[in-house]
Amino acid sequence: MNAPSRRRIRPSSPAAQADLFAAPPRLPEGFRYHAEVLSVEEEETLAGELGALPFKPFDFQGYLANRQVVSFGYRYDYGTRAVVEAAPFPAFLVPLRRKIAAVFGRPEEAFRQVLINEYRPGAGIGWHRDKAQFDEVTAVSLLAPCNLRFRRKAGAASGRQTWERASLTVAPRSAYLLSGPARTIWEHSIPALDRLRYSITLRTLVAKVGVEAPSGAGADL
Ligand SMILES: O=C(O)CCC(=O)C(=O)O
Repeated sequence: MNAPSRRRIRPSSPAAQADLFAAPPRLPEGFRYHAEVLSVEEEETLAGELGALPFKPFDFQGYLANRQVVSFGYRYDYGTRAVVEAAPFPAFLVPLRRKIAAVFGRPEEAFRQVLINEYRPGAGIGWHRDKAQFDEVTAVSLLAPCNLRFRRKAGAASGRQTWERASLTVAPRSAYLLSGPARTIWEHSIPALDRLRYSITLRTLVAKVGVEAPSGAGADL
């Protein structure tokens, strides 16, 4: 019989121990996620409809991003910092709104704004919270997965801001909801994608939002 090997067991580093025993970061309170809310056929049909929409580069006070957007119902105008009316929802979005509202147990008419994001390869979205004029936000994902990241301030250490973070992979054909702290406290972002992804984001408006007449110029949210 061979002598038992005397392999040395190295004490693991504190970092390795942390990795071993750490619970996966908890997702923000108020975040809900549903996989496969669309069939593959529904996804293809929607993507075909989206391909014909008049997307424009997201324009933040003259800075044009890679991400392209189009809004219906209402849009946020960065020039006047107000929500303004936009073209009515196209007919093909109405059944989708009904479905997503049912998935999250919300009345469909509450979702009065839609912003569609087109992320070509290389496009993402930076850290942000949605404008205060909007309340709950849902997003339906098409064609490609993405890494949806969350962060919120967790204090300061050695004079530097520290963050609590969480993230998940959002799959195509899924939908998520941002409500409560996930909507109002946590910021979210998506790093640059390597293939085309669309998100159809539906928003409710806060009760007392002032809606201004359309100004013509101005950027979408
Ligand atoms: O594409 C997504 O899922 C996120 C979109 C988003 O954060 C936004 O439209 O403000």
